[in-house]
Amino acid sequence: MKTVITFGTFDVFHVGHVNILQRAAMLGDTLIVGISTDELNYSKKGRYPIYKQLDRMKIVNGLRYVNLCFFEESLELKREYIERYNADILVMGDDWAGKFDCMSDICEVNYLERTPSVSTTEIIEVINSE
Ligand code: C2G
Repeated sequence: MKTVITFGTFDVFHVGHVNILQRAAMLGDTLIVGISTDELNYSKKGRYPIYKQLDRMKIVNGLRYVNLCFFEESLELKREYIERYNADILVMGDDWAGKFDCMSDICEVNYLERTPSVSTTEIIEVINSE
């Protein structure tokens, strides 16, 4: 039995998010998702997500192939989260390529290709320009 773990904000949920979660789920038997908290997002991107963390978690948790969600409070805690959930495989989008190779002593690290031409930032820009 293999456990896959992945992380993300999943703000203004879109098809790119579905694609990566679906592909992550296919790599193992159980999929666990760390949802970045509103505060973590603010510290990373200098703005709060459009959707609040509890709503983002509800959306991701509602997907058939997601088994469990938790809040990711800090980027520095990746190792603790991987160990806590006994994850065999860490999946990240390839915008993070190379960034988590240091975890390969405790799990397999897999970067999946991002879905082209869709992003939360772009959706927000389009809405703002209407
Ligand atoms: N993604 C994708 N294709 C897109 C957009 C996003 O495959 N067109 C993937 C990202 O690569 C990421 C996941 O969807 O793996 C979630 O994306 P974000 O919400 O933008 O995640 P991010 O804010 O980068 O948070 O610990 C790491 C962070 O929590 C990752």
